[in-house]
Amino acid sequence: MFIVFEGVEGSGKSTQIRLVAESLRACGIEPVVTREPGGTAAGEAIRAVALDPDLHVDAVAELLLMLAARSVFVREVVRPALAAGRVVLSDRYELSTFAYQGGGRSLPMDKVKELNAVATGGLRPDLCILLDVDVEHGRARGRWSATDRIEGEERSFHERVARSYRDLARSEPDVALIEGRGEIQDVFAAVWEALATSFPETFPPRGC
Ligand code: T5A
Repeated sequence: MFIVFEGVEGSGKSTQIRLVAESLRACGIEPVVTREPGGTAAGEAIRAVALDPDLHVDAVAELLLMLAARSVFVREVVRPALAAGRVVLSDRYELSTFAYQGGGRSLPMDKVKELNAVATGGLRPDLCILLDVDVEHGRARGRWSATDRIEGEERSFHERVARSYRDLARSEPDVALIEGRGEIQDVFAAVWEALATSFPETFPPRGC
């Protein structure tokens, strides 16, 4: 099973992945916890280039870097894990590309999706948990750093990303839009409920 967590910067993806992973372990399931761009040696090297604030990377180059990392990620991490029957929890996947490169950078969405499908070979998540947090709220959580080129983009860029995510929640299949602004444990309860509604055998409604 392939579960992806998405949202703007500081939306709480890593926090919720950690809580879901802990609850799965309590049920005797050891998930594969991974992230994009990254998750492989090549992917982490590509991430370092893509997010380096000292490098000039234009929008198309940025898209192709994300997709290069994704191609390796799908073939080396996700497909083998799914073939072994594992639960994969990923911090970001293709919705990030649609929201950041399609929405934020205003690249043509149909081309972005076409190229993404080449990178993924058509592998879609079983469920995407989209944590809905507005840009200022995510920013106020204080992890925004000058060491990440994309995080350091102007506010209007991040507003376009946030708008694009909300549009994608309506247009893409298998996306659960979760209010991300509450207390961490309340957000987690909503995340678990969404997972339990779709896959009650793996994510028991009352936990383990
Ligand atoms: N990118 C990526 C693209 O442009 N295209 C692509 O195709 C892909 C795959 C990756 C960058 O690459 C871009 C997008 C990004 O700019 P990243 O590491 O995913 O970077 O970056 P972030 O999303 O910025 O990661 P963060 O770690 O900042 O955000 P998270 O994981 O969403 O948030 P988290 O859980 O670390 O929480 C942030 C802080 O808030 C607190 C946490 O304790 C933490 O301190 N927090 C809460 N506080 C109060 N209430 C809650 N409910 C909270 N939840 C978390």
